[in-house]
This record gives sequence, structure tokens and C-alpha cells, in this order.
Amino acid sequence: MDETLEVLASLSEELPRLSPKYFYDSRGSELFEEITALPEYYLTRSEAEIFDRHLDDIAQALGSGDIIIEPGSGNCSKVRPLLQRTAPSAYIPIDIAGDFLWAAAANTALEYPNLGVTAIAADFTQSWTFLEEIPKGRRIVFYPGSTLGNFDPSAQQDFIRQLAQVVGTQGGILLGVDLHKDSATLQRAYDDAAGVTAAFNRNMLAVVNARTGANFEPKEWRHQARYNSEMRRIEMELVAQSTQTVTIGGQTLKFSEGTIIRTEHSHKFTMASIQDLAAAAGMTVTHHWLDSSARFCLALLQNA
Ligand code: AVJ
Repeated sequence: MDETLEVLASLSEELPRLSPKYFYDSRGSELFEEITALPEYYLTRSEAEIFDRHLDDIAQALGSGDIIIEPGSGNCSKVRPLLQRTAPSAYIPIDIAGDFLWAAAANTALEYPNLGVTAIAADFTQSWTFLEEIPKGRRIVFYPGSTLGNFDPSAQQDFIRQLAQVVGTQGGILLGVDLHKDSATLQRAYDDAAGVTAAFNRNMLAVVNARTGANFEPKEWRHQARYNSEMRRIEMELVAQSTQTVTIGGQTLKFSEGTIIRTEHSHKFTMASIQDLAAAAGMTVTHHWLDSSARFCLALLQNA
């Protein structure tokens, strides 16, 4: 759908929302990288620690010569321990941000001269037909960073089912997800003292302005992030600080003071919920690894 129409439709729902895909222009990607270095945002460090602690085990579980496929590869940094330790036959980074992807993939190829790197600029949430052209071999989809948590549970299931098809009966999914824990730790991770996450959240309005010609005033919206422990998700929102009138695609929307626009759900997982997801795709969790504080989980899903 046309982005202007999509934005108009989602803002006109009873509970207005904007898709998290609008976080990531170049400023948004920069802010996200800053987030990953914040003391409160433990996710990236915890996942890296899992690779530090368990790399031998992970490599053993995977074997060598695999084709590693990474949807949403970003700067291709998370896959490095795997490339170093498991000697895959090919690495296929996939990302929607083409320019960023070409640069990151080129650097990876230079660093691992014996590795075949094929970068694919595509929206992997749509279709996977582009995989017809990649070399044959055992496929491992690497999906780290708890990105899966941005999908609502039924979309998580659909996505894992799709990945199960992509990897076939011999392959596997190496999935990194953030775990359910006390609300205070989670809330701090999404509402940091330095206000970087607030800036990241508000930047979405600037992105929407640039992409649709809307005229949101980002500074008139307050960042809010709360953990809904029943639904096991962080709910990130923007709250209008005064009445806001916004024009998009020739239509005028009025948001009264206190109106909430939802910008992101970040779902958290339990071992049971990871196993349920695997089972819904006909897979099982054959291995899993945790960081030393058991905040984050890396799970290997294989066909049952
Ligand atoms: C990139 C989706 C995993 O949900 O933790 C970070 C995005 N949002 N801080 C997450 C995010 C606010 C992040 N993911």
C-alpha cells in the first residue's frame, strides 16, 4: 500500500498507531546504534555475551559449511562470531536499506575472503522468492536481536512458519530473543536516563513527515514506554502534549491533548513461549543458550 494511505489508515484507527518500520531512516539507525550502547539497554550486550560464553557449543550444534541467511542484517556485526567460528559456505545478508547493506556486506566480504557473500536488498516480510538464486546447501536463518518481538504473537507464528519453509527439513533457525523479567529492568531499557530512546521514538514523526509530506511537530509529543506484564510486551507510545492538527495527503487529523500513538510493541519471551512458537511451525528447540544473568536467549530451532 502507498505509505501515505497506510499512515492515514493506521492513525485513523480507534487506537492510533504507526508502524515501527518508520523508526529507521539514517538518523533513526544512528539513534538505534546509540541505544545499543546505553547502560540500560542490556539486550545487545547480553546477546553478545551468549556468543562469548557459548561459541564452541553453538558452533558444534550448527556444524560447518552451512549457508547463513540473515534477515534484517543491518551492519552485519552480530553474525561475526558465527562467521569466524563455524566456517559457513555462504553468508546471505538481507536488508531493506540497500545502501547500508551494500557497504556492510562489502566490508564483511573483505574481512572473510573465503566466504561467499551475497547481499539481497528486499523486504523479507513480503516474500522470499529471491532465495531461488542462492547456492544449494543446509540453510540456517539467523534472526538475532529480539527483532521477532516487534511482531504480534500471531504474526510471530506466521513468520517462524515461513522461515521453517525457507530452511527446509535439514536446516535450522538460530533465534535471539529477549526474556520476560521484572518490569523495572524492562522499562528502564526502553526509557533511558539520557533520553536517547525518547529521541528515537520522536524521530519517527520526522520520518513520517519526510515520507508522506505530513507536518507532525515531534517536540509536541512525549515519549512513553511501559511494560505490560500480562501481555509480556513493552508498549512504546507518543503522547500529544497539546492539541495537534496534522495534515497528511490532503487530509487533516486532529489529536486532542493526551492522545496516544502507539509506535512499537516489543514482546518478551519465556522458554515455554519459544517452544510453543517452534511447535506451531513443526519445529523443536534443540538447543538454547543464555547469558550469565539469564536475560536473553539464543535458541536453535530445527525440524521436529
Ligand atoms: C530492534 C526491535 C529489537 O524492541 O528492543 C529499542 C527496538 N525500540 N528501543 C527492541 C527498540 C526501543 C528493538 N528491536
